[in-house]
Amino acid sequence: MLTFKQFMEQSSKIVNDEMGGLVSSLRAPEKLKESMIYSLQGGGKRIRPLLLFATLHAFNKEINIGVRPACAVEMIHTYSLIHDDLPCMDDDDLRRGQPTNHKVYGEDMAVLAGDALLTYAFQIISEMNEVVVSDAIKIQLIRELSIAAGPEGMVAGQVADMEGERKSLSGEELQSIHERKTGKMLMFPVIAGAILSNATSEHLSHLTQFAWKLGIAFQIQDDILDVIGNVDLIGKPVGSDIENDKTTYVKLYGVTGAKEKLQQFISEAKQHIVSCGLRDDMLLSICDFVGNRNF
Ligand code: GRG
Repeated sequence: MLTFKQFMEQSSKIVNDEMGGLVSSLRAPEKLKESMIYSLQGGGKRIRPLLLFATLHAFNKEINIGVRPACAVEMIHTYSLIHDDLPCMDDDDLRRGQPTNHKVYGEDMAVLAGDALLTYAFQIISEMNEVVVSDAIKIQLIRELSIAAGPEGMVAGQVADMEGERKSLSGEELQSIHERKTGKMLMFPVIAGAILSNATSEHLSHLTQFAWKLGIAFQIQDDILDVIGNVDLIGKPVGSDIENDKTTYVKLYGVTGAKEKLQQFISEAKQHIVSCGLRDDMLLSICDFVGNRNF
């Protein structure tokens, strides 16, 4: 019986090994592969694969059947970070404490590494072993991942985020941006785990709502972490992240209000897991991890 920490480490190792092996064996230009691997192995938390494996665990399924979709969602997440860091977007020099992809490989190669990760993600799902996963399930997974990442999901969220800059947004508007920009890509792994486990519609409904609440909580904690290190002696947030023009949960509700909202979303996410009646240990631990993470 694995502890949550062991489960997390195992999950990261499985996706890191699989993604490394898959990209290394591609018949593609070496520089492109190097650039893809540079960002894939840049030390992310691997929360999306973890959610997929934890959902399979909840249904007592072998986590092996989820390795390809777990790698696919992590590849698309990585592409989004590479493109988000580009000079035409956020223009960041550092990601996870390391130089961003375009700083190392140049803007042209960074765009192409992102493009390659996005398209390869769908290829690796389509090439899953059909003895383990039927073509019908592969199509369902590809469809759900396209919806999460595409013009109704993450890309829409990124556009809404750009358009919302320098505007004062309401709580509902902010939530709508994050639902699409971050939320849907956090919901995909849970939906994928449920699809691979032949979940009932009742299970799927609870799991979808769990993942939605968790996604919002994840973003609130991200906003808190942007300022928590920059709080002055009387608890007032200071620092560059909150001086810019962007609306955040902390700007709308203050650090204390945002923390209360975070705990409310975490508690509601947990209630959906408990209501499911599935094996809940890992999914509940993920809620605690998201609620308490400090990186
Ligand atoms: C370029 C189409 C396109 C989309 C970019 C995800 C995204 C959309 C931008 C990233 C910028 C950002 C800080 C978004 C908030 C969501 C978030 C906290 C993303 C980082 O995800 P983590 O914490 O990253 O899972 P790691 O480094 O752990 O993989």
